[in-house]
Amino acid sequence: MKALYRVSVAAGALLCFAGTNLFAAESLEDVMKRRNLSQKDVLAAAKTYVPTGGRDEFLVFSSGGQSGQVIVYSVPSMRILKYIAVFTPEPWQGYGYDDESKKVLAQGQIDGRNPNWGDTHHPGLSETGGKPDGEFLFINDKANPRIAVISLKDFETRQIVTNPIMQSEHGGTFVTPNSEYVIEAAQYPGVLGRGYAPLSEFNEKFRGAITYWKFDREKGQIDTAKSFSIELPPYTQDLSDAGKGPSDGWSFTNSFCAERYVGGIEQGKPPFEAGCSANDADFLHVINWKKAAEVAAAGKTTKINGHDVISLQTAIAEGLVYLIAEPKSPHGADVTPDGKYIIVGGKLDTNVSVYSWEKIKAAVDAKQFASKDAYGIPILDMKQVLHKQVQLGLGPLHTQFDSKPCIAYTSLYVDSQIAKYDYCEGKVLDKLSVHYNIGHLTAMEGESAAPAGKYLIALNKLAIDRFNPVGPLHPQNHQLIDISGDKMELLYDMPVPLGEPHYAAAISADKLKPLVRYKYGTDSRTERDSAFAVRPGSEKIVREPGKVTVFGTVIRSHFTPEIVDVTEGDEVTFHWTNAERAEDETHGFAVSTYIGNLSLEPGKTASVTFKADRPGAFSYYCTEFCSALHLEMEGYLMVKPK
Ligand code: CUK
Ligand code: CUA
Repeated sequence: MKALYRVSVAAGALLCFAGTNLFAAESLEDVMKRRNLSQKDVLAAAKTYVPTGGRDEFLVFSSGGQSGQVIVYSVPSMRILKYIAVFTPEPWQGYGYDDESKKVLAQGQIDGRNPNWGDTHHPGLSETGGKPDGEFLFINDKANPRIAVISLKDFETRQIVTNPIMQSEHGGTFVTPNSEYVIEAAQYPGVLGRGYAPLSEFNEKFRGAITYWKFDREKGQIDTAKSFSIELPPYTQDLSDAGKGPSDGWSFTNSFCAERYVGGIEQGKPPFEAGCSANDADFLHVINWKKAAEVAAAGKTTKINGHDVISLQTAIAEGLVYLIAEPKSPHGADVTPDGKYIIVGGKLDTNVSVYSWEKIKAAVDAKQFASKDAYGIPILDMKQVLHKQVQLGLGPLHTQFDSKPCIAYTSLYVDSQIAKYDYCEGKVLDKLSVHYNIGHLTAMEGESAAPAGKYLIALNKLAIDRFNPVGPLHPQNHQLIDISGDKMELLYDMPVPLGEPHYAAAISADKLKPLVRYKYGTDSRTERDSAFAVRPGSEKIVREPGKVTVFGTVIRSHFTPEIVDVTEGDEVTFHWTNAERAEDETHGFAVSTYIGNLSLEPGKTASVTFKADRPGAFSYYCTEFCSALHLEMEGYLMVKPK
């Protein structure tokens, strides 16, 4: 029937073509018929389409999972705008190829090794008053315990810090309401400082931890000297969130495997015992970070690898850490926009648990504890501090918030659905099926003190039948959902072909003020004047024994200098400054055989150093089609045999 219809439409089109209607434009109805689109499809298209030259309303910063990068796209059109290179070299941006960015990647060394790779999970936007301010983005690496600082002036990575005590992490990056601290909680317990202890001493020697990285907004850098950590029991800490409003000054971290199970065979235990599912509940950690900062500033810390660590004993004695039972195998911990509730999804429970901050605070202040854990941390009575439990479905994971009060959205991994509900009343309002296996979800500014509503994005792990097949490795599927009405409406599927995005953070586009060009001669990675910049006319080649340094400029359509003579074995450095002021006039630089790509945006100075150990006549050229004479933008590195 469908095929017949298509044939007749095609025949009709041919007839039109042959007849008088040669130039008649197709009507909307014609297109709908030809492409087999329903009214609903066309409406969805109209809600997402941005005509040429138009701009989108929101920008989304999505983790790039195993790519170690960040993906930037805009909403509602779902157009990918950029990949931000973070933990992995990326040639288009020259990241890991020019000397300046190599220094940033080198900060990510862990005990002398550089993985040059990461598993990014949770981007966090810098906040002012609990709202994203568009200045900085932070992102964590789960595989190697690191976090990165990205400047939203140019969407470039400025700094990578390696956690001095953890060997793996997951509960980062979560930002306190004025970006005082960037929170990073460990994942799999380890020996603090990355030491060794046998697993038979797991309970005694293995620990979890949470780090509060002090952010210096002026410098746009994490101040490692003013950062500190708190030692935690070896429960597998997980996602975290900072309190806000009434709960500002506190943070919340989930954990799973309170059983402290570490596998069977080596431990002489049967391998298939209940493992991490033996107990009824896990623990939500409730931490007073403001007081912890005072305790750290007062010097009540132990140094591990030169880093201030508040011991578990001190943390308990100072009243910094409390535990609350939570449903088994919890995942997301999300603080409501008003800071009054903490919503926890447990993978093995069909409910989300809505904890009341007021009740938690009252119990802490009155020292009303149900019991203590094996390490002496006070445990609050779950029933006493619970506001509500809401039955949503199978596998509730993560929660985001609407601009409308009391409305939350929680992803249901097992059901492949999103539940919309009223967490004040504990009432389910709507459910929507997604394709398939949703992990996180992202509402517009949906984790801030003032969510923007309008759209929700489902970050689905499986795409299966959604896109044209490209082999066994499928892209991920980000589905755009209209949440402006009472019922959620699916609008668009976007394939994400760069690793597995875990979380994404969205911000109103008008809050971002990115640079058009750099101040002349900027080292973009430090945001300072480069010592190696020269103006057109002052280019030079400096020769020292065994060393040749080129101070050059690039401008349509020349490299100056165009010929560089060196001798086999010389160390050669090129410093290029892009002298363009015109928007989007980027040049590139590549030398045959010797080096990869440098990206030279207007005003930027970038450098590359290498040993000219192979004689020959090597061409270099501009890698961006910058002008009509782009192909002519070339030169020679002459490496004379010794
Ligand atoms: S995690 Cu991946 S779906 Cu790293 Cu936030 Cu939940
Ligand atoms: Cu410069 Cu092509």
